[in-house]
Amino acid sequence: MSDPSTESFFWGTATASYQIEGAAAEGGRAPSIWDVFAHTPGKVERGDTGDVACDHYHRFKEDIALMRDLGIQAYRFSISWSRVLPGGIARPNAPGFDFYDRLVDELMAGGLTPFATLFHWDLPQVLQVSGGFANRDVVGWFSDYAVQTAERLGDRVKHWIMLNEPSVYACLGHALGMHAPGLTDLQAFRAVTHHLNLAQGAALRVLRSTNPAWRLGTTLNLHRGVPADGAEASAAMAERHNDLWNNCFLGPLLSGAYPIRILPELEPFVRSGDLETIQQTVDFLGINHYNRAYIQDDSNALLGFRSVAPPSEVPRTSFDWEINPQEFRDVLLWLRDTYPCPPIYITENGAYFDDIVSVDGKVHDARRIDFLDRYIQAMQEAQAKGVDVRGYFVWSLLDNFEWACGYRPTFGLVKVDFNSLQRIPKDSYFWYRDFIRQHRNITHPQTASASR
Ligand code: GCO
Repeated sequence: MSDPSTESFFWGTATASYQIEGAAAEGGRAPSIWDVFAHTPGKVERGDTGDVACDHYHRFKEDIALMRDLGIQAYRFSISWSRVLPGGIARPNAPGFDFYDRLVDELMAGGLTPFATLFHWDLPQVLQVSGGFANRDVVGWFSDYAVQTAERLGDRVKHWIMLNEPSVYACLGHALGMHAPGLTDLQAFRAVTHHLNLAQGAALRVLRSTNPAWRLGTTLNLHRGVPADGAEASAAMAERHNDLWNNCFLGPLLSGAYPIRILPELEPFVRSGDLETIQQTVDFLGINHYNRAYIQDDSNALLGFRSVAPPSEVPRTSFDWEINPQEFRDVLLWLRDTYPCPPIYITENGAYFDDIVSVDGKVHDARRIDFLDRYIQAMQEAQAKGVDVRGYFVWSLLDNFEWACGYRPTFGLVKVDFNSLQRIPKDSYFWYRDFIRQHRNITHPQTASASR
């Protein structure tokens, strides 16, 4: 096993199972909470579902050929829990694991390093019926799934990401009701927040003892809040947002403690020994970064605040997300200065812009190129100031199912025509290909900015 400190910097792209795979009822896959949510009228724009998505399940070879031509060295994908363990626990589903076997083999044959995420939100529905992450039993369910999956693929997959953005899963899924499982229940939100941390810690512990050569980490979304107006209450709520969104996951993992202001809310769910379980050594931290949140005090909201669009003068993507590369640099510096932080991979960064196919049949997405260029530069500024970043993954390789917004928001370097399922590489794909060619042999991340 190579020492990760000598690994080359990884340029990559990221996707997630429910957002791209399709084949929702094939090969013995059982429904996940996202199948149920998307099929519930009114939950997803236009009634879009992941039934077919990008049909990556059938077209993964074509997609890996696109990755090879792009020249990426690493690919982050997620495992669909309900494809490999349709019952949620215990009995593995051979055709489900076979799919990931073939996917990993094809990646390795193409010289691509796989980064596998175990949980990118698509919990088997059968486990949600038993309470999902609000039920403390999820600690055992998740550990069992993690071990079975890592044992099956871990002879080739070295990098394992436990969770993707637990804050989004807890908050949008259990407090705001905007994501599966669609709850608006403060107690469930609090229980889920703690149980995500606990399940992650238990899985890290058992995977570490199963195979010490695996590189283990998790992916958090760093999304700082700023007050949207001059009210004192909004400033206080921006701090609350920071605690709930960022510090509730960074704190227990890296420092063994929940933020002091939030602890009383979580305490009913925290048992003796839990914080020791959560505080595990991680080989890396995955960071997803998109934007800041503009926070407004709102006493009618379940969490006490709401997130609003940025002020009109602020540059933004088609999602109304602030474009602010300095914040990307600064949040990395803040992380380094605030927590004992392991090496970092930027496991997602990217932008939705409305794309059009021009008369020449191409997608001239100059705004996405500009965005990526500026954000990569900001990351390199953080590296130059000593932040240990070892990889960068664009979200996303393909346009895909953007959760409650369905197929409308397009984040891909490759356009997908959701009628014909044809793939059309955008200008940003060719830009990233050329960028990687110029920057591919960087072994010491800190030299990255010098070579630009
Ligand atoms: C998330 C997820 C991705 C999203 C991406 C764009 O952050 O929500 O990890 O699944 O698609 O971030 O919103």
